[in-house]
Amino acid sequence: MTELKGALIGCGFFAINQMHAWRDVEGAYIVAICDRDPERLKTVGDQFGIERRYSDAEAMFADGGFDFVDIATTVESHRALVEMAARNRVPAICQKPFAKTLSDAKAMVEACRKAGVALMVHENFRWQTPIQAVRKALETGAIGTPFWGRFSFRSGYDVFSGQPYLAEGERFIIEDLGIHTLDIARYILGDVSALTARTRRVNPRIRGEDVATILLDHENGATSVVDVSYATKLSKEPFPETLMELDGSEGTIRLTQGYRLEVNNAQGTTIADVSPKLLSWASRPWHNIQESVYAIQQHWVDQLRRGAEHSTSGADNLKTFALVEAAYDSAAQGKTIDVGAML
Ligand code: NAD
Ligand code: 89Y
Repeated sequence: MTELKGALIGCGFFAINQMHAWRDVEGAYIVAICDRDPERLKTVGDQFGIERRYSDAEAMFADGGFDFVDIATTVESHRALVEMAARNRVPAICQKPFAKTLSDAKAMVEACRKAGVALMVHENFRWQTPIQAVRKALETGAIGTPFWGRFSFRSGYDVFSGQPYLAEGERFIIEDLGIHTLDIARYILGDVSALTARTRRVNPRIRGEDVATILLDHENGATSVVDVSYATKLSKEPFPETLMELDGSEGTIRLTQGYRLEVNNAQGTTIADVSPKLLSWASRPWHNIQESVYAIQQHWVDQLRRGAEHSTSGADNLKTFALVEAAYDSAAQGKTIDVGAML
């Protein structure tokens, strides 16, 4: 089968992972890249041997010759670039956070729907090996019906050295990292009907909130807590692990630091090592995220070929993005937010 040709826009910090993963993915490869920063364009072009290089995305679409576009820029440009892809009838992957606002995200989904092109949000955390392992354990019925969960990401890792813009935005942890944790909560316990959040900023050198505690009412009646922090200094740094606790009618699941999965039920306790693979180009501690980048990109190709919906399609991601907006609204107003009413 002929391989799909892709173009990537945004050759920054995280795109390096995406470019490595495109080399490993079966069924697709990158033929063109674009960045308005000439140095970044040259670095990535030279490192990955890509000859077709553009400083302007419109010019790249005008030249064409690719089957999909991978948008790896920061959020400010997402709407314009996704709509550009739709106008050019090119299927698109868009990095998280999907958009600045839920209304922008809805417009992006609508533009791609009208153009008849696939749109997937690069919401990769649910593709991490430990998260997939928890989902499989639940699907086997090991703990019966889950009624309570905790999805926790607490770290003191310096994310600002690689991504300095994270210190500058009015919004920080919910939009940047909590978005993944909220998506995992949806992936594991289902869609959310209402949400209550509290936030605070501990680090005085950044603008946005670096701690958030969010209470979720799931549509199936389960309750969960999503708690995220970049102000938590532990003796053993867990970055970038999401830890999980799930209580069900027949047992419990615990995903603890060091990628240890414990399942308890009437049959006893099973303990498994659910560590991610260290891919040839990956480095610790990022290997967990890096492996999920490869997994989501392979999923993109596989589903595009089948003409099937992606796990984190634009439409699916509206339900995660709504939780981000609801969390900021809830924290600002001190109220519980009806999430269903936002969609
Ligand atoms: P970055 O600032 O390092 O890179 C972005 C690049 O895009 C820059 O080189 C910039 O010049 C370029 N760019 C911006 N607008 C452009 C446009 N209109 N046309 C052409 N080039 C343009 O940012 P980053 O840290 O690589 O983050 C990129 C995105 O990846 C963000 O949305 C971030 O949240 C996301 N991210 C995701 C994960 C994950 O696990 N999914 C991890 C880290 C970052
Ligand atoms: O930008 C963030 C993401 O998506 O995963 C981790 C991160 O790089 C820093 O919080």
